Amino acid sequence: MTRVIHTGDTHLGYRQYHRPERKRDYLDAFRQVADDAVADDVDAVVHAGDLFHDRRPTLDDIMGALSVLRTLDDAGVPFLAVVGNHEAKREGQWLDLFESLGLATRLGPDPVQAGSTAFYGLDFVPRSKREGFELDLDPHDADHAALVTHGLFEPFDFGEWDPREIFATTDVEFDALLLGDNHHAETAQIDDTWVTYCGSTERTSAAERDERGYNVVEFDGEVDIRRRGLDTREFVFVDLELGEGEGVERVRQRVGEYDLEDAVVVVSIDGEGEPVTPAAVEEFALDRGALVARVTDRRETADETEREVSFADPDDAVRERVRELGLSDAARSIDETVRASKVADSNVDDVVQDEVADLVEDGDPAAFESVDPGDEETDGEASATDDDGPEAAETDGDGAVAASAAADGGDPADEYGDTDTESGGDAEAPETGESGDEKSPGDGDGQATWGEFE
Ligand SMILES: [Mn+2]
Repeated sequence: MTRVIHTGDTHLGYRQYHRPERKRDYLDAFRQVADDAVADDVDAVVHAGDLFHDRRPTLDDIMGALSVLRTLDDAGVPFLAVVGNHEAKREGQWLDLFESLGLATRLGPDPVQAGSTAFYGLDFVPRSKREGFELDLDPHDADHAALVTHGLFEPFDFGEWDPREIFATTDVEFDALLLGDNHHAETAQIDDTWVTYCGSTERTSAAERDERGYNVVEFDGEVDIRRRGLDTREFVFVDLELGEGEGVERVRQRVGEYDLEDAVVVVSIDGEGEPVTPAAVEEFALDRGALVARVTDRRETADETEREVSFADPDDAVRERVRELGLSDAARSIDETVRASKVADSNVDDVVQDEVADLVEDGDPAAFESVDPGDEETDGEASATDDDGPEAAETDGDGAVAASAAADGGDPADEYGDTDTESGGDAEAPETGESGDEKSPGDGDGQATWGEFE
């Protein structure tokens, strides 16, 4: 018999909405998980990646993580984990530091037994490394086996990798696949294997409306997966459909019906009615004690969408435009990282810096020379992020959630949140993906091959 807490997507260090209170919230949620694990005396806490929001957490974030891990260690509860796309560093990982201190175990191809179950781990695998991917696992002699990994898997929304492709490469039969990356908790069955996302422990985006929590997974002949909720920061979602003649007064009235004390208030306005200044509503909420207020007037968004999207495929239009810029190899690699590669927004600065440093080290000035956009490009597909290891994270569950928000017509709280589905988007900085207002050096028409970055 084995009973573990399956958690993940903790995102320690995320200063959502630029508020220090929010940063504390992520640590609080992690602490709650650990306290529950100790109180329940589970066999292990299994973490499916993205303990940190960023691959460069501050000393405070690391100290916070250490103190929670120490709580588990003092109680004799092992912390078994893999590396997610948000926190992945180029070589050594934060998890290795914790392991060296005896506070964590980094799961991998060697089974780690807790109770009667063998746990294996697979760090986030970038899309460029999935073709021909094979698990090379050591056998186990436990009653059960589980694989812990981070990424977007089928059969769930935004799934882009079929777990069966992974299962087929090993003789180990898994009772469960314990997943992180998609922040939406969900469970399904593939053949004889249970596949489950534990969900994030605090909202990293206003698209994450459901209660936050984690999984309690029991292996005892059968696998039993239950959800347990966490006490997280109050989010007040107000979705308004204004009627004709209604305006800011009506919005204030509806928002005023809620207890806003210390809450993140997310207002979305749709329908008819008069124009509403977001600032007026936000001020109203803050006056009533809200920690943060965000208002989105979807009526404006709807108008703009109709007006501005006049080409068949926006991605094609952007590719065409970027090609016309005649960017150097270095600039193209940066563009790929910023706009296309799905490196988590919080890591874009870092990854770009590394890429440029590498190019400078290589000492090839040609990499920085503009090209004639009319020239046929033949070497362009070798983008710098293709062989970069885990930090070239190509996908991200946050982005997936954002995509669902976008499908709903945009998410009100995403001004600093998950609106950028291309780059995984839960960084605090506003989006950086636009290049459309750059000056174009010419009007070449050669179709650049580098454009096929997906
Ligand atoms: Mn995540």
